[in-house]
Amino acid sequence: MAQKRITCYFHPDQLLFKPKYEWAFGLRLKHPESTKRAETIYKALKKHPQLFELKQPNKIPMKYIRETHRARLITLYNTASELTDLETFYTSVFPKLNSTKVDPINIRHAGCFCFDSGTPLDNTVWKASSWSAACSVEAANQLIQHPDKIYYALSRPPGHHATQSQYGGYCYLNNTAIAAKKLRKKGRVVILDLDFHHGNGTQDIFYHDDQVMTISLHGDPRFFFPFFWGYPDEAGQGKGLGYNLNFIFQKNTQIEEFHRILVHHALPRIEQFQPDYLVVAMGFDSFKEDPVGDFLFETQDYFTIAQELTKIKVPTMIVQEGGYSSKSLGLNAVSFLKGFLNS
Ligand code: OKP
Ligand code: ZN
Repeated sequence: MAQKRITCYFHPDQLLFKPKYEWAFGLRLKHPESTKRAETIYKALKKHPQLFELKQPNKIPMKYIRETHRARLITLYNTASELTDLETFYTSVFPKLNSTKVDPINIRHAGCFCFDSGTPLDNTVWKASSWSAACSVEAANQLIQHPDKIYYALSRPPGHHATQSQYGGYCYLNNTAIAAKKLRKKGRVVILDLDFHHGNGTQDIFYHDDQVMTISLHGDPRFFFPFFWGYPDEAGQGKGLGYNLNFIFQKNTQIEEFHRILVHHALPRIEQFQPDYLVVAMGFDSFKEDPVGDFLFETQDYFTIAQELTKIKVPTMIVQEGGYSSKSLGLNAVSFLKGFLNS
């Protein structure tokens, strides 16, 4: 069926959170996960009203967040909401503890809920992140009602690194996982993560699940964040064994190689699984000019990828993950989304 328009969800309060810095090799860097990212994508979508319909999501009911995240992590975000406007908490102590001593009411204990120093807490994190998750949940709700349409969640902050109980990698709430949990009530789900980085949070959340297959294509974790997850031997556990797939790529990967693995290895596994829904966790940090990722994709490559995804004919929604070249993000997002139209 010819697809008329893609409904896109975004809420302005997602922009309240403005992380300033991160540190790398002793240098203080401008934080790559800036509000500019979402703003440029939003502007680019707005230029094509015949292709994209922009909408604000409804507020996310807490129960959906609780289906994915531990209560104590949510408590910590509420604790962060009590910080003053001048305070930003960067974790610097990461005890591997899970004892009764760990107290999410105490912001100094945030390191027990975090695996990365580049992901700060302040009093805007909860508001921005819950609206970010509201976008993906709204897309999931709509997809259930209209499986023949395509939905895009302009989620920001991103989510795929966040696990049940830990944040990191610029991610606080796992927007993709929260949406997939919603879809899972109606059928089998595949999450295909095409961000440059491994979706360790999403993998973790569904690791024991045989109803949600998680597939991630990403830069080799020996060299790229999140470093400790994303290896091909991580295949799932218990009932979930065989339902997690990781494909790794080296620095400077171009579309030909990525396309080959996607079409000949990843997509056949999706078809075999016969999902009722596909959730694409999409990052544009694979772009040649991206300051964080290290592949060499071109703008038109995102169109090519999307066209391949439409061939499997599964009701699909897209959740925005990474992508840090603000200059090109709008064009790349439009290129990708166009690939889902008129298939
Ligand atoms: C988030 B997403 C060290 C650099 C850490 C983290 C990258 C997070 C990427 N300070 N880099 O998957 O696009
Ligand atoms: Zn990424």
